[in-house]
Amino acid sequence: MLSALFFTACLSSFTHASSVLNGRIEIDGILLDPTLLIPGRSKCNILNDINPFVPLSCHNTTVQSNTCCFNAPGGHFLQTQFWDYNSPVDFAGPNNSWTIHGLWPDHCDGTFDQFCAPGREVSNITQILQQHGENEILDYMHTFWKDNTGNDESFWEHEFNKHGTCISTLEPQCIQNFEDRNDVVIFIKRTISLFQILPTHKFLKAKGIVPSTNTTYKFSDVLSALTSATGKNPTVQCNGRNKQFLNELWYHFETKGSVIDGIFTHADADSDSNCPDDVYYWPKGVPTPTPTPTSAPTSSSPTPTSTEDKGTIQVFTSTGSNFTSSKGPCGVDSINGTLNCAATGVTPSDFTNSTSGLLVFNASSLFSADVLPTGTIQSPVFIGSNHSQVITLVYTRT
Ligand SMILES: *[C@@H]1O[C@H](CO)[C@@H](O)[C@H](O)[C@H]1NC(C)=O
Ligand SMILES: *[C@@H]1O[C@H](CO)[C@@H](O)[C@H](O)[C@H]1NC(C)=O
Ligand SMILES: *[C@@H]1O[C@H](CO)[C@@H](O)[C@H](O)[C@H]1NC(C)=O
Ligand SMILES: *[C@@H]1O[C@H](CO)[C@@H](O)[C@H](O)[C@H]1NC(C)=O
Ligand SMILES: *[C@@H]1O[C@H](CO)[C@@H](O)[C@H](O)[C@H]1NC(C)=O
Ligand SMILES: *[C@@H]1O[C@H](CO)[C@@H](O)[C@H](O)[C@H]1NC(C)=O
Ligand SMILES: *[C@@H]1O[C@H](CO)[C@@H](O)[C@H](O)[C@H]1NC(C)=O
Ligand SMILES: *[C@@H]1O[C@H](CO)[C@@H](O)[C@H](O)[C@H]1NC(C)=O
Ligand SMILES: CC(=O)N[C@H]1CO[C@H](CO)[C@@H](O)[C@@H]1O
Repeated sequence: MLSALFFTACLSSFTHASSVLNGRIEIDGILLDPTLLIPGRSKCNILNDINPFVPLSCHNTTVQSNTCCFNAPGGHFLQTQFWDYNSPVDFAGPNNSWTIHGLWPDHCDGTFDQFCAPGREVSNITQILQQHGENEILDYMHTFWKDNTGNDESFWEHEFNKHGTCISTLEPQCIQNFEDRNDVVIFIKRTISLFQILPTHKFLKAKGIVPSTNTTYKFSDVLSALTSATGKNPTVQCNGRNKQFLNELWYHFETKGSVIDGIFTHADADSDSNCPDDVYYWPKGVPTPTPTPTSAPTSSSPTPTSTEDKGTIQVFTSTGSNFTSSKGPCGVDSINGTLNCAATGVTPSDFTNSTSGLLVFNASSLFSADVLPTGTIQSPVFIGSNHSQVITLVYTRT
């Protein structure tokens, strides 16, 4: 059923910075070295575009005409990370590191554009990196930029196609030597370079917050450990039973100049955290009971569920109003309200898109499940929000 849909949960977490990328120069903001790290140059005049008199992105009071050198719309950046405590260990990344989710531009208020340039979407990031001689980066990504279902390449493509295409300063006409899709390589290396200055596990460990099955931490202590590391508030997402498990973290930035060779400055969150007062920092690879609607509850409290509370499912193609996943056409069963996709036995239903790219059935984009389906976990997905795990179904162009 759900397995029928390709699932790139935006689930997935980082540690000691490796020396793959070095040469970062830190000043008031964080100036990320243009020539050493990034295979491209902006067309910006660095002195004119990053001096004290030009506004930070999101802080301009007049229209900025050159969006090749001023990030807009989408002047607020999130470097997002996962702590995939409940993913199969092969897909969860190092035990002592969070992993990369992505680099997302937003409209300075938490709203954002996505899939901004269909013509620039890519399906061969591995080849593009190889063509650029970036084999070391590829290895790094297979360690620290993990898809929790094991499909790293698809996850990277999703991140570039959905978010990378919405960064104004990365548009091809803004790149001095645009060639061989170096926009993709720039996006990837800039994301990694920001991730490397944000070693969450280390930040937490420095304040005595380490993965443990038998300790909860005050969320306020977690937040202050992170806030003291960057000077600004991040957004922290928890999931599992009572949303008690640290799972995702968004660090926020504003910029001057281009993402290619400008400055990133830590900024306060423009969206709220969702964690309760007491949270677990659950060790990766240590099972947590997973109650399902069909199996008896496990008795080992106070342990939490390992289920995620949100997920994103990509539906690959559409023909008119019918949607098809990699497993076949999708339909909602009229009796039990489940969403099924299969080569045979499914009556296709009419779906529509919301403007934000969510799959809509019967005028609603609400879907839910009792257990969040991940790579190997199957669980029926129902229309409506009556079940505990909210599922986000995203329409994605092939
Ligand atoms: C900031 O610049 C962007 C890009 O030109 C523009 O869309 C936006 O309206 C400007 N904001 C203000 C307050 O002028
Ligand atoms: C990546 O795919 C695009 C579009 O299919 C193609 O033009 C390009 O040559 C490919 N790049 C590599 C390095 O394979
Ligand atoms: C608590 O968890 C820590 C880290 O997982 C472990 O080292 C320790 O032995 C545990 N203590 C008990 C009493 O289980
Ligand atoms: C992480 O910890 C789990 C549980 O102790 C273990 O099974 C796994 O091999 C470890 N993974 C790595 C990469 O060290
Ligand atoms: C869904 O939206 C995408 C992008 O806007 C569009 O290409 C596609 O045709 C839409 N599909 C349906 C069924 O409306
Ligand atoms: C719902 O109905 C479909 C089609 O009859 C069936 O395949 C599926 O197992 C049912 N799911 C549930 C949860 O009852
Ligand atoms: C669609 O929604 C309406 C009201 O929200 C409801 O009455 C109707 O049964 C729904 N149809 C299906 C096929 O779920
Ligand atoms: C959700 O639960 C409510 C209350 O039990 C019920 O009235 C409603 O029909 C349910 N909705 C769906 C889509 O199953
Ligand atoms: C091509 C195709 O399968 N079209 C179907 C789309 O969904 C509607 C509504 O269920 C069907 O009537 C079409 O046959």
